Amino acid sequence: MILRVNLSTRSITKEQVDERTLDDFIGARGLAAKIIWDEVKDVDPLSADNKLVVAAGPFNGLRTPSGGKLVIAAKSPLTGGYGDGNIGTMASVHLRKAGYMAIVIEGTSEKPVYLYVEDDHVSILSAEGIWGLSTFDTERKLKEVHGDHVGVLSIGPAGENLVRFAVVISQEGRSGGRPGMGAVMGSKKLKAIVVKGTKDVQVKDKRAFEEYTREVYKIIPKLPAYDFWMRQGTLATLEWANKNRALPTRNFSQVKFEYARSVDGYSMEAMKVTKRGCPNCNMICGNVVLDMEGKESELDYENVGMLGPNTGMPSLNRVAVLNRLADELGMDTISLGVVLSFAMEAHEKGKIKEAPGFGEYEKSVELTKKIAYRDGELANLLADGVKKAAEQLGLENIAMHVKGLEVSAYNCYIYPAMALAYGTSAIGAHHKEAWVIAWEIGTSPLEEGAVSKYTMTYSSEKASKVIEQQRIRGGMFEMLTACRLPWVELGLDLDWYAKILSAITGKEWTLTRIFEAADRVYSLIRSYWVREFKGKWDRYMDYPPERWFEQEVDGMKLEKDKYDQLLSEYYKLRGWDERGIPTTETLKGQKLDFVLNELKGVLS
Ligand code: PTT
Ligand code: SF4
Repeated sequence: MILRVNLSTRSITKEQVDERTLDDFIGARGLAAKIIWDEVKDVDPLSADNKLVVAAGPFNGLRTPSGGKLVIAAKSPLTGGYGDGNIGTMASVHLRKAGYMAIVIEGTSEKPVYLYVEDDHVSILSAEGIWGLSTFDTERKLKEVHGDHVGVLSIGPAGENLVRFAVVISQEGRSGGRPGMGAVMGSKKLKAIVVKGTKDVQVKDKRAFEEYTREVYKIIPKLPAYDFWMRQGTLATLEWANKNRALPTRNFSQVKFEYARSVDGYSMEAMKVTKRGCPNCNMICGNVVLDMEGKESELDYENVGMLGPNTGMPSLNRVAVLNRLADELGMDTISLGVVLSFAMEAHEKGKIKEAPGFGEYEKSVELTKKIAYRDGELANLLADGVKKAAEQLGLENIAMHVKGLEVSAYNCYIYPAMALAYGTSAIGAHHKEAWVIAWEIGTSPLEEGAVSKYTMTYSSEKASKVIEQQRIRGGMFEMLTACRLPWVELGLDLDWYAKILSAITGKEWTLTRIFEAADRVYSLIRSYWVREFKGKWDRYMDYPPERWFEQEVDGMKLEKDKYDQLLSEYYKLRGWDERGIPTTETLKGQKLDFVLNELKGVLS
């Protein structure tokens, strides 16, 4: 069932999900992309015409391994294209248990409201008393009213003030929707969504389901990487990225941070006070430390990489303050890290006098708070994201983004495959689609002080590896929706996912069939970008930031003509033309005939 809520008219309706849509798009990202293609056309992302889609997948609401995620999607106010994010939250469990695959929120309310869904009962309630509160306080207040056994998704002041990289927060440390999904909620005056579900989610082959999931839960703690994972989680990546010259440092102008040791996984271990995690996960990774102000802050690699080394901040408890503020205010830590570091470099170049310098803690805290409220000229400029800010200041050469989405924590002067992954990600520069740098480094690790020749090559194998990972990460895990980390970090066999999906749906799912659906979703999302950019779409939109081509670090940089060839190779493998647009033949082959009419005149 899909729940449709129009905040302008206050109408609430329910509709069946078409079986064929689920066969072709599985769920979550696939379902959201289909709804957005069908219903969100040529609209201003911050207007009542945009729609927010909160979509679950077949793994949610059941005891599936790390299957407590949820996709939040809309047309992005940051990029103008398709945007989504993935959040671990009890709301994913409750949504399915309430009987819904997705909620589609349309229109905009005149006054602040929140949505309360309890099984079949849905109400739009006043949020006057919670508008303006932090995400943490919002969730606490809503739980006081509705009890602890609910899932809550909320926005903070950043979403309310339409900061273009505002996110949705849950459980004081889970975040989703980097491309401004929080701002879309804010534009609808929707402060929160509270869900309570008490029904059972149906499984077609219960016996097989129980057998497979029981086995996977048993396997996970026995996998060799489990113990270290439980100690450091994603923060183990920091030391590795530093060693391999991939750590964004001082607005990506350097690849190593001289104080890396003070913000790495070992420092975090020394400060750790507790752990949190997503529902149904038996390898939880939310490491919580106490920050400079004595408050809890949940740290991940991206948060620390972008708010630490990339802003030149050398102490973890200070980084933890910025991280906690981002969660409370409801802003993406990656984009925040990029806009802060951009402002810092602009300050050094004499372009923004009032911005902090690299590593200036108090001024960074102050600017972070101001951005959330768009308080003052500089904060207002940065709240629109680095692309728009750089265009205004004529500093495009130091703006780290792809298609308007700020680059996450991998510096790619010597990593063409990872640069391609950023360039071709479905939403802009996000590592979630293909973390191919681990393979690029893993196949040929760097010696200290030397650069492997392999990392610098532009072989077609790299294009096919990016697609392989996009199918698994940006495709399968985002459609199911399950956390990808059991596979990424512990090497859990992917076949389990096909088996569990088959048991849930009672249909024969193989990895090949799942990957076909993933390719379909990629072509659909790409078609969406092409349609929304009305004649302005160009292959250069799939280029990584100029800085990686222009600036040399230790005598190394990306080569543009070779990147361009790699991009052509990628397009060829995807069945897209030289502009990066799916061909008519590809669209027909992927059962996307409904796209053809709308892209008439553009397709080859
Ligand atoms: C994700 C991006 C990431 S990816 C991180 S840390 W990472 C940052 N986290 C933020 C945060 O925290 N607070 C905040 N205010 N902004 C933040 N921005 C950044 O957002 C997260 C984990 C992590 S930790 C990763 S890699 C994996 N991501 C998954 C994914 O994308 N899909 C999937 N099927 N499984 C995943 N498992 C892992 O989940 P976005 P979470 Mg996230 C606090 O949202 O928009 O996709 O960007 O979901 O519940 O916080 O778990 O080193
Ligand atoms: Fe959530 Fe971490 Fe578990 Fe993934 S591994 S489900 S991000 S707690």
